Amino acid sequence: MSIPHLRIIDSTLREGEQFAHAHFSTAQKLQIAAALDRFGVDYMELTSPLASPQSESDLRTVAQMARRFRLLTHVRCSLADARRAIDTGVDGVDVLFATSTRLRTASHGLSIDEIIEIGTAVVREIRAAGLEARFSSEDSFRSDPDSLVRVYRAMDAAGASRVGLADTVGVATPRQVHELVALVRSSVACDVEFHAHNDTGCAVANAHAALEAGATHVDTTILGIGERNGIVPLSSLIARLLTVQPDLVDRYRLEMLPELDHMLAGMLGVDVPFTAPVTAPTAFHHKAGLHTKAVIADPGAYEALDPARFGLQRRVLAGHRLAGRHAIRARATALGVQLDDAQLRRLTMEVKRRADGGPLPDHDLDGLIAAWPAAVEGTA
Ligand code: HCA
Ligand code: CU
Repeated sequence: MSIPHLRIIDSTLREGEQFAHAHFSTAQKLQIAAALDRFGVDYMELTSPLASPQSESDLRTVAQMARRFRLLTHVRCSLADARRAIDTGVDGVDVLFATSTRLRTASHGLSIDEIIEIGTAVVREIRAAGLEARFSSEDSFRSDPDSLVRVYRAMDAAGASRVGLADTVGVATPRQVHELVALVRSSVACDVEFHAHNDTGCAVANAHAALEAGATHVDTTILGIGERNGIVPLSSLIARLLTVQPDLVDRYRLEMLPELDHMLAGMLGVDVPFTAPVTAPTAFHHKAGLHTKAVIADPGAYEALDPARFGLQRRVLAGHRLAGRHAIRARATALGVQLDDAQLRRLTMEVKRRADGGPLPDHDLDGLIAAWPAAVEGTA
């Protein structure tokens, strides 16, 4: 199933600011925006100007910077909020209304007809100002699909540039996402955006399912930061798409992903998660003998992605008790040490024996390899 369209809306400076450990200074926001601009994201979404005085001033500052991405801000669906947003110099305004029965009750208490009435006025106001208008329904997957389609059709008719589906609590499955996005896709003419939370670990799979069903825009953040455990990480989305449809992501500077993730981790005072596709420190490390043998012969045997595409290098680990002969020989060759088969076998046994007490640091392994031919001679 091929994906017809992809636009990335990076929300590190909106959803990402809602991460428990995030508090970006103006300088950090500008650094993040400049880096994502170089990477080539299509849009950036920033926190509402109504959130705080500094949020408003930072939004205006980013609006003025030289950039290629289109700038969005994210506000509640009210005329007052939309007018404040329009005035900041952004290219588009993302508005949000809760449509699920649960949130309608716990949050604003309005009926679907009232949501349509307010939404229509807000979308028209934003479009009349010449800006992109996106209308999103919070908690879309726990909303009644018929009501949802009614709301989206009305927003489409009011001139919305995009309607957005949000899996606000991360409960949707890929199959549900595919079905609901396909339904919305066939109900409106405007673009369709998808926003996926990762509470059950399905955010990336759900974003992929949404794109396959015809969503045109996907929300990401660097490292996936956001409320609770966050949303779709930019690096993960790229990894997912690169394996199925590389042409979709060719226009982004993929070699910047490690820099982006490490920059943000540094700002937040956290590590890049060891589970992160592409940018985890061990994402391209190979360890067990069976794996290293095949990877040395053909890297693609155990790699879905080529590390070189991200400016990274694979590592074949040899100083541990699972090491195989091929990994040790590769390390010896790199050090300029020639070993015959018998020498190699005995050296491999020795590495395993020593590494039973714990992995050997590179320096110790290299020292052992370099001294091995002479050591074997000495014992002969
Ligand atoms: C929020 C909720 C939101 C909105 C998503 C969207 C969600 O924190 O305001 O506007 O598409 O997950 O529903 O992030
Ligand atoms: Cu969200």
